[in-house]
Amino acid sequence: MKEKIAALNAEILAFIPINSEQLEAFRIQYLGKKGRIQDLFADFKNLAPELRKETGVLLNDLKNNAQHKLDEYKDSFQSTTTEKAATDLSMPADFLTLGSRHPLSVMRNEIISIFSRIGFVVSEGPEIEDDWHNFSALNFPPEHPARDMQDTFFIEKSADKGDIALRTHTSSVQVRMMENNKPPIRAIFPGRVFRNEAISARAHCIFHQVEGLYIDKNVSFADLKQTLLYFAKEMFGENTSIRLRPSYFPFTEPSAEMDISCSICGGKGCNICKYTGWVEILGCGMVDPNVLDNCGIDSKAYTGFAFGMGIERITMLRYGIRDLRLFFENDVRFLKQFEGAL
Ligand code: 2NM
Repeated sequence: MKEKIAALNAEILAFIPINSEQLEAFRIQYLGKKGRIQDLFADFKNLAPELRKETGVLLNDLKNNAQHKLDEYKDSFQSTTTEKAATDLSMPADFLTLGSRHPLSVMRNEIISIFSRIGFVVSEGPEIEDDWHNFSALNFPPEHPARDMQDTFFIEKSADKGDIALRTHTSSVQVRMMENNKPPIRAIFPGRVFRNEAISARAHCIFHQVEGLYIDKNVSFADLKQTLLYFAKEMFGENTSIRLRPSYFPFTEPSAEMDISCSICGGKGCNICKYTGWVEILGCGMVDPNVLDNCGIDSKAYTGFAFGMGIERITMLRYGIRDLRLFFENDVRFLKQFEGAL
């Protein structure tokens, strides 16, 4: 009996299964109700009493060894699919879950693409600006309300450069462009801008702009109007018409706001255009001669036009999005809806 136990023990210790079928066969052969260990327990009953103590210990050890072997390997082959994945190196790897392009990025890229087709280059600049680039060079008078704490996020006071603040428009980048380049200048300026506003469905303290600038000899208001008509048709469709209404900005003279015929109702009247058939999409004008001179461009020799638009506003119009805050939550279920839109 002792020899039988020792032989079985050696077999069990040497056993290494390579799949779940082999492990199951092992279980039946050794630990099953009619298995070989059970046979030994049957023989044990006929053993002489003086041998029982020693043999009983050996027999129990044998059973424990077989059970340990089973436990050791039972998690290795849980199901046939993982068994395959573990051994079949030709199986394809798991797919990566990709995110989604943000609708504001999609729209910004579309605006850049439209203007690049008529020769505009892209320029970017710092989000933290000094008073000169954000206000003074742009003809903002010292007491202009935009310079108030209520409208602008100030960062620090600086004696030589004026107050440092988060830029309130990307016009500050246009100032840098004019200071560092000679006309002709033809560029657009996309970027984040910051205004001290309470957050609601219609306003946010961070939003995105694209501004544009064209400076050369004999640039006229007609050039501005034709450029913006081209943009409106490319962005909102060939049947789009535009109208310009007089307005005021410190950095342009004359200034205007541009409406497009409502792209939702086609001009018939709906709640997006408040039943007027028109929606405002941007501000524009001829660059004020003071601004040109401030930036080192001779206003007697050159003229220019500029315009600026909010990307959020255009994206909301284009897709009928009613709450601005959705753009800042980055909920993939929202973002995925614009996948492949452009
Ligand atoms: C707007 C509207 C009208 C503008 C003007 C200039 C500059 F630098 F040339 F003076 N930059 N941006 C401008 C003009 C921006 O945004 C609503």
